[in-house]
Amino acid sequence: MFQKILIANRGEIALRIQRACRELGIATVAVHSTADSEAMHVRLADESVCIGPPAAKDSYLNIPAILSAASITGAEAIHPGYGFLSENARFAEMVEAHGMTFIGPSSGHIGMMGDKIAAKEAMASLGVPLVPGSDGAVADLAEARKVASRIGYPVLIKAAAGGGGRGMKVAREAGELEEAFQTARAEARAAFGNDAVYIEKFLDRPRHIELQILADNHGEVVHFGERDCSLQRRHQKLLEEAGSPAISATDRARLGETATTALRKLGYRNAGTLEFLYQDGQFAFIEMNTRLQVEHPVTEMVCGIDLVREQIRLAAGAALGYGQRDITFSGHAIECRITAEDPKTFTPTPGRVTAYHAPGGLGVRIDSALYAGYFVPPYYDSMVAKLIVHAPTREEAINRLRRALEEFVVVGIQTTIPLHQKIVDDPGFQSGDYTIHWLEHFVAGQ
Ligand code: MV4
Repeated sequence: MFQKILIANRGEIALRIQRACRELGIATVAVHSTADSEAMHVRLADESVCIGPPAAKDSYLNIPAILSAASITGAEAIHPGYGFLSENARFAEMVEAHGMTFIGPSSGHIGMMGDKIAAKEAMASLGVPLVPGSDGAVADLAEARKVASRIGYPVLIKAAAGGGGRGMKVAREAGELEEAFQTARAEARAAFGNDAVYIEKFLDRPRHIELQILADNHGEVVHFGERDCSLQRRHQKLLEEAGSPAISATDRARLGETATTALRKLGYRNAGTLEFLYQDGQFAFIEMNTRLQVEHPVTEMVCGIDLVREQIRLAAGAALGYGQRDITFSGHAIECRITAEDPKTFTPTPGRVTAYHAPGGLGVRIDSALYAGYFVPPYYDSMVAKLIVHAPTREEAINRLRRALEEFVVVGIQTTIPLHQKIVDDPGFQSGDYTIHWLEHFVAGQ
């Protein structure tokens, strides 16, 4: 096992990783920008290294500074968390080239899944169902027209280097195709320096379902069920659930079997999440994320497993030590992402937190780096806390969530707690019968 790990991240996820390290008896190195000298992830680490000025490109994305910090402190492994360098194949490769372990998949698999066309080709060849669409990249408008008439309108043009909703254009009918195709290409070139695009049938009312998997370095792969991440606004998730209100135990087992078989054949390692669209009882793979995700706690609560501990153990070469039949699902979990934003306009609200009281009690978990007196800096993502509840049934989880949101006190800055309170009280949410469009409509109606 490692003796010392550098955590190349900040905020709640840096703390989350530190907690796993502490329980494993591993020393931690925090890195931080000059804006984060007072941050909780720095205060609680065994050691810390300042790696640059506030702008992320000069600090949390500064590969030479992070590698130097790891060398100087004698860290044997680097955990990238989510965001920042977590899905940077070149960074993973450089960590390994410096004789350290990257806690995550191989750089080859990170690169493969970063290319959405390559990811789909790999999954299709391994028997994972896809949305009907082009066979790989679409070279020109003539080919785009052929694909679109074969699969039928509406279609979606996506950037190979995109993902997470960046660089997508809809063409509802043949007359819209040229404009959508050319715009998608130009935007992809400008945003990613790669103008490769592909086409999919546009699903009009899907749910966003993702499957958590873990793989050891010895060919064993297991899944931890699905999360329903349909409740998002502008591709930012606000609330996630495990399991999905729409997925039966049979569907879960079937999807898990398909996915784990595919990843075993692929030789995948460490943690990963497969994203699917689910509509009319059908799953269609769209992307794979090669990192620990923000919403991993809902899976931890229903499976009773520490996914970060597992990531570290597996990266050190340990065997999973359990099989699929050992993984059981208990109750229901819901996570609210609480951001420092105006709950009506979503304008970021950095500033000083003057008072802070986190909820507690049975089945309540807070993952946050906030404290009374902390100044939320304006330079980074606005998420300041994750409130996770767990209860025997979805109905009880909702009641527990309502209770915990009432207890939560953050004074000095505005947060999205009031918005979450409204969502929890809405019959549409309570019914569990929602699609990826539900939240945008809900917010518009507020
Ligand atoms: C789609 C789609 C409909 N049809 N693909 C957006 C994020 C990216 N991961 C994939 N996305 C979508 N792909 C087809 N063929 C609708 C979306 C989509 C979406 C997906 C998941 C969660 C929220 C979403 C919001 C808008 C659009």
